[in-house]
Amino acid sequence: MGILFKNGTVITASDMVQADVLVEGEVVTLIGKNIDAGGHEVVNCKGKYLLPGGIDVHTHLELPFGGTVSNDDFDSGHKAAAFGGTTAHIDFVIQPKGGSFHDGLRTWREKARPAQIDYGFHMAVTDLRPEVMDEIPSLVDEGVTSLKLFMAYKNVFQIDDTTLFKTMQKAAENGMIVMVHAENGDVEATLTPSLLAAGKTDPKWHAASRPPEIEGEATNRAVMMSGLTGCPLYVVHMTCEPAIEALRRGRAQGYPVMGESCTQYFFLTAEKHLGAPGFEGAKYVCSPPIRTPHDHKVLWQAVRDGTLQAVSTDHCNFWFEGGKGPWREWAQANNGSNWVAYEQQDPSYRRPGKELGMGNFAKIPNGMPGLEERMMVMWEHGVNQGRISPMRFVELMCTNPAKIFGMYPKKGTIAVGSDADIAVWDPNKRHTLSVSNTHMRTDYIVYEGWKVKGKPVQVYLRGKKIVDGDQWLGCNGDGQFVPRKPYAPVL
Ligand code: DUC
Ligand code: ZN
Ligand code: ZN
Repeated sequence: MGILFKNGTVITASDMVQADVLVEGEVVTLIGKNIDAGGHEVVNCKGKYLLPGGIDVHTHLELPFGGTVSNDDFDSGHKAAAFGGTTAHIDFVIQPKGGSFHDGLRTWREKARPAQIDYGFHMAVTDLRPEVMDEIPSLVDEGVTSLKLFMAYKNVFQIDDTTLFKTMQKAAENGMIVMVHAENGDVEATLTPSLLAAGKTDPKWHAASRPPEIEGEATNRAVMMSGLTGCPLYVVHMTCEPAIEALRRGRAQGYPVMGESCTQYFFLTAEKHLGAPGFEGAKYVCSPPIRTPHDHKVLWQAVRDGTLQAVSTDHCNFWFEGGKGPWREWAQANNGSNWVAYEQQDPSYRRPGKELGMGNFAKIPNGMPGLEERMMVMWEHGVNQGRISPMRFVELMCTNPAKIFGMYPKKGTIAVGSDADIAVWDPNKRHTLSVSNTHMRTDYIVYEGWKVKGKPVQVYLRGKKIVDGDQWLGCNGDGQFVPRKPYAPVL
């Protein structure tokens, strides 16, 4: 007996058609008109869309960063993702300094034990010693086919140009893709102390310490190296015109370069959000910084004209003040596997959050929540407001991420043989985004009070229903690691 999704409209990157979808076991086995219900469980999808489960290729779950650890883990983050229609994500393993890639992988595999949705790993290169360089090909055997390098965060994650270039050469030889966080960390590390010395310590100065030029410069550098080495490049979290222009030039040259932006960069501004009164702006500190309404227009244009291939979140959330308030108890009561583990190690432990940067913007942990809202917010402002078609939405949120990162067609589409990761999307369902109804482990969201029309009402992971309205049906351990293929296409 299978599950028959009847009378829905199936949306893929190329089509939007009324069809029935039969799922048997974990995969889609038939798509067609008037499929016989014979013995199958029927899900009436009249008036609903059937979307492939979303894929967020840029998350940081339980990341030790900025003097603390990001809040959502492979338990809470997965649940939140699924409530937003996302059924797979790729998280960044960080190579420990002095350690190997496999040391990093071991740590992240341990973190992923409670997985509730499917996941993959990128490998962040922080310390490319010769023996570590030799480890690169073995990552492909482990299903890890993407290497990430930070051109920023001096003395923390930042690599130099030699490392970037050599990694690209090696990646190209092995069919891997290189991802970059493109900001010139040396310039940032020069600007920041002078701002602080001038008494410019509030959250809003974070934007001045990381101006668009340093993003444009670093993007251009990585794009040129990609052209030189032939290594496919994916620039993460692009935010502004100089960076988009660098990517556009590279693509016009025929270089194998691609890019994403993240939900927040289409909406939030440095002036209003980072500049909010008091310490409120800390909620919005992420790197690169949120920019201007002009940059929002540039990004929308870039997703429309194909300069950008995907939209992800860079989900990396820290308490605003919950680390010391009632939210801590809320988190414990709701989930909190790792939370409990930390408590057990030290009963007086309070996970710090944004308050670490009071009086010094450079010490505010970088990042914000967004994993749950990505698809709803982009549907509302992309599809409902006529900026992109439903097919382009699916392409950006599901299909391109799967293709670029070697998961297609297992993931990222609804097709015979694909995993039955399906979001039953009600285009008429109205919802108000709020911290009071989020499933993320957070004491704030950045879209508080925003109204959306269009929401997943049921979500299936490989044929198993994990979300039904407000009800959670998933289980720890349901989520599986997705080994990814090398030599993925350049889009
Ligand atoms: N930027 C963020 O804002 N958070 C996590 C890492 C990053 O690059
Ligand atoms: Zn980054
Ligand atoms: Zn990131």
